[in-house]
Amino acid sequence: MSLSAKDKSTVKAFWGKVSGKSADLGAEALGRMLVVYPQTKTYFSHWSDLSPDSPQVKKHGATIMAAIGDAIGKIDDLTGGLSSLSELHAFKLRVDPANFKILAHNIILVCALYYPQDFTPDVHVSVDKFLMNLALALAEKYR
Ligand code: HNI
Repeated sequence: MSLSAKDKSTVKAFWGKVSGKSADLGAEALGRMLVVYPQTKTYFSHWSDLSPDSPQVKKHGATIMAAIGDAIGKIDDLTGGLSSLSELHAFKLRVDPANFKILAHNIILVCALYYPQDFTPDVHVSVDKFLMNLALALAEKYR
């Protein structure tokens, strides 16, 4: 399931369009993940407010999307580019890697919600492949 040159250019072009709103997208994706998949809340139990409108959810949603934007710059070597982030999630945060796919699902959903015209089936395929490769790279340090 490696990314073709076309996947890479499609992801870059789509992200170029959404980058202005990426903080909003990230907040909505993270907020929805916490509501719809409440098992994910365990990792954020140190936050005072886990509701979708909370300032912590908004701030961390923006952080995650910025990291994804950064990963697009490393799209030719996601495993190497994300190794320290993988280490952080594996050993310090101890996030079950199954959750990376759950977050990816919410990001896809929010892309379609915010950009119904731009998020064509072709874009959907490439973004989905990219996020699955990103999830795999984040899971790399677990074993
Ligand atoms: Ni994640 C912190 C990126 C998925 C739980 N996470 C971060 C940070 C980045 C980041 C960047 C900040 C690191 C730092 O402070 O140095 N996380 C990403 C990315 C994805 C992801 C790119 C996938 C697309 N993280 C997840 C998932 C969970 C998760 C799916 C749990 C369900 N992450 C955390 C937690 C923290 C975190 C918990 C620490 C948050 C805090 O502020 O305490």
